[in-house]
Amino acid sequence: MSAQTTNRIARSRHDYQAPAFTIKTMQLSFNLHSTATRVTAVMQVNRETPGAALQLDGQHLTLIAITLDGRKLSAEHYQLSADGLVLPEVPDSFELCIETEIAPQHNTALEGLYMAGNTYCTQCEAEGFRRIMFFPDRPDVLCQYTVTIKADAKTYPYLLSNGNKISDHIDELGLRTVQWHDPFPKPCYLFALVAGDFDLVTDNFITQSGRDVRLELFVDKGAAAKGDFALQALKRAMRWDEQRFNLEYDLDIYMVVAVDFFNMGAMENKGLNIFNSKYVLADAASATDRDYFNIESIIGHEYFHNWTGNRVTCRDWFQLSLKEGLTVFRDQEFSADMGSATLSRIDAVKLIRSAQFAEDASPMAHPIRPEQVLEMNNFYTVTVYDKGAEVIRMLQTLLGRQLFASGLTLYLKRHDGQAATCDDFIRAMQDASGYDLTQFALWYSQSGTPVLTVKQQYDADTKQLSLTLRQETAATADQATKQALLLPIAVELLFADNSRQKQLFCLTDAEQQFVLPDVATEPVVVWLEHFSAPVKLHCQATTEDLLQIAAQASDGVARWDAMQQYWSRQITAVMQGAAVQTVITAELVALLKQWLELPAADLALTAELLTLPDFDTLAEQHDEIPVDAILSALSSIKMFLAQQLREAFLQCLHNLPQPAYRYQQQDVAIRRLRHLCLSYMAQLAEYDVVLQQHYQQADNMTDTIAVLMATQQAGSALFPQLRDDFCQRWQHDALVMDKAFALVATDPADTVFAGIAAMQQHRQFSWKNPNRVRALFSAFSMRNPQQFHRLDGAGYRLLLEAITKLDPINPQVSARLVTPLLSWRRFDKTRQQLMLDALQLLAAQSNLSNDLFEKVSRSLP
Ligand code: B3K
Ligand code: ZN
Repeated sequence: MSAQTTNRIARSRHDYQAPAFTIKTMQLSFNLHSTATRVTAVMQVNRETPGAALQLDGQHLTLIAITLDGRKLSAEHYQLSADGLVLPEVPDSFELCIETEIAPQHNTALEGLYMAGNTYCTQCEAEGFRRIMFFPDRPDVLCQYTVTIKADAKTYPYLLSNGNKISDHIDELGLRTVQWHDPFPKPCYLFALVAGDFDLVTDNFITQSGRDVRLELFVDKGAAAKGDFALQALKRAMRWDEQRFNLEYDLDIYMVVAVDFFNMGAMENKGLNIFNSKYVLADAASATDRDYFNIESIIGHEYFHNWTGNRVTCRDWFQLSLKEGLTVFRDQEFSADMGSATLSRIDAVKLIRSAQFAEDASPMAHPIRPEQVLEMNNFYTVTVYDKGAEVIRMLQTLLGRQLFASGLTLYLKRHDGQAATCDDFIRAMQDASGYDLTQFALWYSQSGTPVLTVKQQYDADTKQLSLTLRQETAATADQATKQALLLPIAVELLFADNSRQKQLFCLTDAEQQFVLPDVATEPVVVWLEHFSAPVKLHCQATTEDLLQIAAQASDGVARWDAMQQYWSRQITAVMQGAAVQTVITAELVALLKQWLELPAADLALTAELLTLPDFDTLAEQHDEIPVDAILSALSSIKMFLAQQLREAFLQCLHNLPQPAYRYQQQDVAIRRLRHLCLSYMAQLAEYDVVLQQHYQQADNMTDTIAVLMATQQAGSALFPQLRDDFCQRWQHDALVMDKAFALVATDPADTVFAGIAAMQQHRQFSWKNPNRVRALFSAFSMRNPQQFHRLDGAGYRLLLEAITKLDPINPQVSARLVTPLLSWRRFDKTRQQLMLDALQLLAAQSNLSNDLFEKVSRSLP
């Protein structure tokens, strides 16, 4: 059954209707076989809507038999289509038994039941359960599952599903049968099954009420030692959720399985998380500081879903941000508490300013609660997730931590065991706080990035400081008119005598003036501390003001942000023709030297202050993205700084300690600053020896990758040789080879095309593995602007070929790959045409998946 035979009808949020039938219990049995798995479901079905036909979703299923209350149904009793099964006439309450057959081995979309190497595993969110069994595949049908799994005991020593194991036996022929029962009613997207052979790492966790929870982590054979960090991170997450939100785990066992084939990061299936092995396995030799950070944050994220997502789930998929925005917010708060709050926040802000602002300005623009969806998998976006988290963060800023926590408690108590909506969440927050959130709720329905323009005026006679704030949101592809939003604007006033004052303004109108009396002298205003609202800021600060903020603001994020604004301005000046040496003044160089000589207590912040904004962030500051001008300004400023600060970088490098590798915040910060120095030093051939030495002496992946990236970005002659050595050394390790693939793909040199072609032949590369495909092609299209946006169109063509090849294999991943092409309108005429040509070629292909079709058709004129 091919994709094109399924329908292409987009659903609208307003069309929601409560389920016509509910299903209270489900007994699901699997007889595993790679090409002919038999699945049997026994369901207790109850009618909720008089007269309605029973409609069950189902795709890529072979129907074997249906019985209703023990009576076998023949073909005239049901209608079978590419999208499901309809039983027009059924009683009000009955037992339905359906048997289907599926072929996990042939399932390359990695949705439903599939094989990750020799392991059977499932991915049901958003709508993958319909590839396992005919069922109302929607999150508001919750039922209790009992699952039976049968497979050969020797080949599959572990047969896992959600909840508690209730029986386990092996028959005389070596067939193992295991039964699981999950006492918590759940939607089918949280169902999971795993069968395979693993190394098992175990631990336990005593909850705040004294219950003993068994923790089990399943990893590839031989990888047990690499699972330890993830397991410890899980325990930290469990403790943190108790301490911060008083939320305790609810089953006696918590399992995490790492698999090598997975479409995204991980999945929060009740009691049985399934993870992309990239976000579980780590040791110093093969994982970077960034990998460790991601593992801790994703382990936390999936764990936190147990309350925000599983105990209270979503009524329909339009409400996705209800669980995702909230859970990203929770994982961000967890990461902030585990490591550096400033660094975590800076990372989050960078993502909003680059990818999320870009999405708002693209044909895929949507509110955090989308209005229209054809393929749900296309809406697991940076808007729903990360802007969604910003919306939750604004709520916390407005209500204060305590009232926010009470609101969350009320929401979870009120809706425990239910499928809820974003409105339910807002209502609970409102009821717990007494705050009127009517206007705030607009954040859920309005798309686009507000532009906040601020002006300050000081009257020395009256001692009044007037702050004028104006907001405007431009029309987006999905929505023509916009309203004023409620924006929490956190401000710090810096006075000449070093005193300071903090203030939170709530902007509710298109324009508002706030007048502060009794202000002795004119302060420098730090706007949008902690990035208190996800907006683009236009302010009149002078470059002197910005440097003062960068040196003195009490919030590290604000200091970094001031430098980002400062760098952006200088880059723009160079783009407009100013000479670099006039833009990067002697005063600035002196200040940067001072920072390098006496780095702040937070070394990582010093590194961030000296990091230029990346291409994507700069791109979002322009309506038409001047690709070449941005790239050339960036590289000339980088070179100039390297020359001006050549001794300062070397000295800083020498002064910094080089402790044995541990993933620990202080050491991460030291490495971050050392690597910043190396990234500038790589610009100068005179430092090749230093870089080479660093590469050779590195005893951990963080240091190794830092040298590789520094030399690659600088176009250093050292790079090809180091890269080849790296590929040689790690050819046996697929996860590390992903780093090598990405290093090849993000090389700004013209040789990148030959490099990518060669890597497709590498024995670790496979079109069926999303990690490999992303490492080569997402890295190329999203992190190699020089080559992707080549004026001869070779970059776009390379991506087009990859998408064409991938779409029949894995639509979810192919639809992600197409993202950079969708923004064709943002470029100059030549590039527009080339990108459009690529999109039109895609559109003309027969058999395009719904995933790709939705994105391509939204972007075409
Ligand atoms: N809920 C899953 C994402 C499912 C994506 C489906 N295409 C992971 C997460 O956000 O925790
Ligand atoms: Zn999530």
